[in-house]
Amino acid sequence: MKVAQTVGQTLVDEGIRQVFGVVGSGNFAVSNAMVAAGARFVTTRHEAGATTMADAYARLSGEVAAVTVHQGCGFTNTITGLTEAAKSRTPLVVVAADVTEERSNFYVDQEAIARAIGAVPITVDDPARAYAAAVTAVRTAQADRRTVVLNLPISVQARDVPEDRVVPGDDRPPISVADGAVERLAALLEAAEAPVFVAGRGARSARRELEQLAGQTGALLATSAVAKGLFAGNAWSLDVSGGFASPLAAELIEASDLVVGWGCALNMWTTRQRALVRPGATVVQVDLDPTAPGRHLPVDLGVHGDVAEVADRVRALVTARPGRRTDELRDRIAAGIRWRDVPYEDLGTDDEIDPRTATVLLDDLLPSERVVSIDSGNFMGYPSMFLSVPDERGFCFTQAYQSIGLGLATAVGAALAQPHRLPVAALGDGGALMGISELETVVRLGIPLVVVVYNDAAYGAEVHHFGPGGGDLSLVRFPPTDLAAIARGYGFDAATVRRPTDLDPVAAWLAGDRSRPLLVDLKVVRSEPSWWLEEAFRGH
Ligand SMILES: Cc1ncc(C[n+]2csc(CCOP(=O)(O)OP(=O)(O)O)c2C)c(N)n1
Repeated sequence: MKVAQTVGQTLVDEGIRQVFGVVGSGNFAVSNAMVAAGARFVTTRHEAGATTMADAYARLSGEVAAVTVHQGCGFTNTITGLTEAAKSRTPLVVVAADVTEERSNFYVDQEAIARAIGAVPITVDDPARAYAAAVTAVRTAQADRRTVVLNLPISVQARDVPEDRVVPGDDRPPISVADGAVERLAALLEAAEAPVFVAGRGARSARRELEQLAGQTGALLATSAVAKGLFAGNAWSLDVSGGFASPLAAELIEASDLVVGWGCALNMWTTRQRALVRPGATVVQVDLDPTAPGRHLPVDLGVHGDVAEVADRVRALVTARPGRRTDELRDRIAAGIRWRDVPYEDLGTDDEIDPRTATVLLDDLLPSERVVSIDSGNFMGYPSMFLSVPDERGFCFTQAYQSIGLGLATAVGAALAQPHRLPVAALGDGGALMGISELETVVRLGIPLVVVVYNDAAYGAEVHHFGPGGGDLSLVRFPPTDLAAIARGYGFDAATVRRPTDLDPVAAWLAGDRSRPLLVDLKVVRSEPSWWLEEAFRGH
């Protein structure tokens, strides 16, 4: 068998089921081999879209996903999305055709680029190692939670793989929790009066274990933004900690005397620039990555280990206590933890709708079995905090690199990973226009996607960032864009919304056969920055 076929088939044999890409001469054979081996291939309109779809698919399916791209320019088109995936430790394999001849137009040092953005490069430079390279790529992605760039030089792709191919060993040592760490964490929980757990990306598969330990120790439960939904439905869930935290959530987290981060970086976003961690509070971080504890916030105890295992072992050592879990607090949380229960003054006019009002109305209209994906910008707090989600696989937040323009592709990957849920993309007009080419992919795949655009005809975050300092706002403001008309051109149904009653077509669309996707162009009030934005900019 040739190298390209061996690599394609091995990737699928190792568990990859979903591939995204743009096919060119260099990745044609490997893409065909993956399809022949049983993988589903989604052709996208830009490699950036392919990469972010694969990232979102991997996050919400729990599987390793793959991307295939053309050598050189196809690969460099992936870079922003690939950086997002690498920073997020998404298990992803990008199979990149490659040229080794420096005089080729397509030549760039793909290994160096991959390394520079935090991905793991593996190059198939010898036919005898093609099988081993593909196996190692998938295992590295899965076991180490890394984003891998598997370079496939054109010069080796059509060569035969010899019979005596190299077979990789699996020499990863199991992670063992350090002696005494579990006992120390148990003692801290026993001594705490008001503990809170903040669960992050690394805790997304440990809901049961964390809820049980929290139940036994009286801890309240919160998440970072990427893990939103993890404790949905739990009476002691405070939802997201950080800039998006509601006033009651912030009050309760700030009043905690012990903060335990579970698979959570406890970075400036999650701690609201540390304002949510009160002076003198004890801080603990439990993480698979031994370098994580203390990186963003000084910790009193770092525990290196698997979140679920550590939680179970600690639970065996602690006595049951209610902590702050009184009936009175349960009622306060039920009545006031959601942003939509916090009173606000509606700033809507005849021409512009208040984004909070629009989002609350959409929260009521859209079925609760939904998967919400968020782009970046001034608007992003509205869908993140006013739309509820069913669980942690109902929310996809590709914001580790803080790029705008990834939201639409995120929603496509999320939709394919969670096909039983209504997919919702929440975008700014800037991010929507940046990633717009994938609207065609949505229509072609027949995804019943609801795209909600918070359209302020501006790079709103920049308006509110630079405006007060006297910056030239003509650089960040635009004439109105009729996104509904553009979407109809792609084959979407569409609605333009200036007042609450303009949302009626959304209800009609939901009641229909949803055979075409829907774009909702919200003409939002432009005068006010969102409440969390000022805080976010302080961290720049
Ligand atoms: C790729 C990229 N380019 C530029 C920026 C800087 N930036 C941050 S928010 C923003 C404006 C986004 O505008 P829009 O999508 O309309 O959302 P809004 O802020 O108006 O709600 C820009 C340009 C970025 N984060 N990412």
